[in-house]
Amino acid sequence: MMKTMCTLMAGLVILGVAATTWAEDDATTNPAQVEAEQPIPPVNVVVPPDPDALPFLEEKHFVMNWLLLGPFMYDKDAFAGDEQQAAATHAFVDNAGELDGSQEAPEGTTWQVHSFTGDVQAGQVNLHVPYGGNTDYAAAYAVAILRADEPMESLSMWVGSDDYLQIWLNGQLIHTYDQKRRGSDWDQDLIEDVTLNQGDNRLVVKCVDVVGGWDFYLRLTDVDDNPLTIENAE
Ligand SMILES: [Ca+2]
Repeated sequence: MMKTMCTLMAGLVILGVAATTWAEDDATTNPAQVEAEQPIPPVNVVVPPDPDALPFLEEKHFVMNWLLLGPFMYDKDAFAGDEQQAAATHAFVDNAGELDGSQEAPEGTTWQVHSFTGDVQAGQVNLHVPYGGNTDYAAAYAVAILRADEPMESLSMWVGSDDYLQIWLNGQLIHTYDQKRRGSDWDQDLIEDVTLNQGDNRLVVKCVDVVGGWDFYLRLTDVDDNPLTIENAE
């Protein structure tokens, strides 16, 4: 059995305070302040499963604290595919897997930290909340740090999205969904054999919307399918 998670480190508390401060800023009306302060990805602490816990999915089982870069609005005719599928793998920024908040936000986009609360159901990262409800043909990148107390191997990552997804873990592309538009739900795609290093692991999600809903879900399970708990920094 894996060891119990240690007490949060002092550094985590500092990062958490910073994240809260930026989350309260209105980045769209105060760009000077955003440029002056370097965004720091929020820390999401990954805790091994409790084998005695009932396997109900709750908000704590999903990554909900994200540093967002967006929105990248695109023309509906800019990408190939009957449902703009080529947008799914388009690089709206260079080296997406390396995003950490230090890169300059392209024109029309901002960095902002957002702590989500599921709207439709637990775990929903609803990008209409930070970007408004009328954002068809749009993409955004979401960055989070997953902090593990010890190496964690043979994990599964379960994701769902509306519409397309690409996911990088520690700089490596580990998943692409670019098939058809879809409504989101828990566990639509399975990414197997995921390893978290001891310490901080950078997770980057690109979520591309065609029209309508724009959101995703992301959670982790251990080799026995027990859900890991994510202690979002406050
Ligand atoms: Ca959509």
